[in-house]
Amino acid sequence: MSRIFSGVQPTGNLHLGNYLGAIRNFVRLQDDYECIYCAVDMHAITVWQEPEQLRKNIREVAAAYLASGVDPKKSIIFAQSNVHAHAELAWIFNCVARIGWLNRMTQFKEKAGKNRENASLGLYAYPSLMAADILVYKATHVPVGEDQKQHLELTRDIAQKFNNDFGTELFPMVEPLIFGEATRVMSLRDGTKKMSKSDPSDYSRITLTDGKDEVAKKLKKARTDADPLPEEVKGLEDRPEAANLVGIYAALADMSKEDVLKEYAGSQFSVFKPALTELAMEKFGPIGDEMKRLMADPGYVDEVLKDGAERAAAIANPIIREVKETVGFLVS
Ligand code: AQP
Repeated sequence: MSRIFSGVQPTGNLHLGNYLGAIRNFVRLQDDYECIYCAVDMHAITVWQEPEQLRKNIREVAAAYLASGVDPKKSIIFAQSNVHAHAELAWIFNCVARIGWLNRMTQFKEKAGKNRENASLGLYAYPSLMAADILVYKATHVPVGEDQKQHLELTRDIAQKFNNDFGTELFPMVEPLIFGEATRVMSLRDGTKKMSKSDPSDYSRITLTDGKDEVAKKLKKARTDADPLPEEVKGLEDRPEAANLVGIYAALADMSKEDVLKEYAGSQFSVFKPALTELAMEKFGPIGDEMKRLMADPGYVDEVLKDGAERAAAIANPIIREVKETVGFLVS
């Protein structure tokens, strides 16, 4: 059975993009793959995190997985920092990856912004840790949103260079799994920017724990144009905000954008937005409620994370040992 690895950063504000681009697909894959899902807390600290808030956010990611339907008996759910092999392999990969490769990473450029000199070294090396996360399990498939495609290409480059340098076939070539109608959910305030946890505006995103009133308010305020919805998907070109809302509707309803437009062609946003609010609440309202319930009693979540870390380490430890032997370390 092929092995899946994926993760979400515990940086708070889990949103519809995280759900539609990643978490929902995690659930769909667990019958066909051996799945390992992580709260990537070591990635989170590449930018400043308040310690108490970070602890809460790690549990929130686990709660989101559980509430969305990831079964902790079938799949492994754990926190990255609880399995040491991630950090060990990341260091080895720091010595395999080339600075030139990392210089091309657009996410670093976006996140570091103009203040590049002041960004953490960890933020720069982020993709190398991500490669370690995946390859420490020899995972072959990684369900992610579109924004992570470039990092996965780098993972393949690192695996290839390691295999070439050491004359081995130790690491597989990973494949991204990017599917659904919402692989890149955009900000509600600006249809050209991706919906993101770190956007300073709360109105830019719908979070998984938003209640109906908040969702309705955010969608009401969501930027759109004055035209009614078109008859064909082609008519959404150059209308990024309209395209985004139709894409979200399609993903939530498990329909194609074409079918959404068949139903809503000619409708104004004053009709479409309330319909989208209803649909959103129907689909993830129960998830938000369950997350809140789990967060109120973190004992269960902590147990799941502990059990998951033990099971993850049992897979990763023999692999990191094999890597160390290959590199030439003394392994006792
Ligand atoms: N807008 C999005 N549309 C579709 N998928 C998305 N993902 C993130 N944003 C969108 C997917 O969610 C998974 C987890 O993402 P992450 O927590 O590792 O961080 P990120 O990609 O950096 O997400 P954010 O929300 O934009 O966080 P910040 O603001 O902290 O940078 C990934 O599979 C990602 O593709």
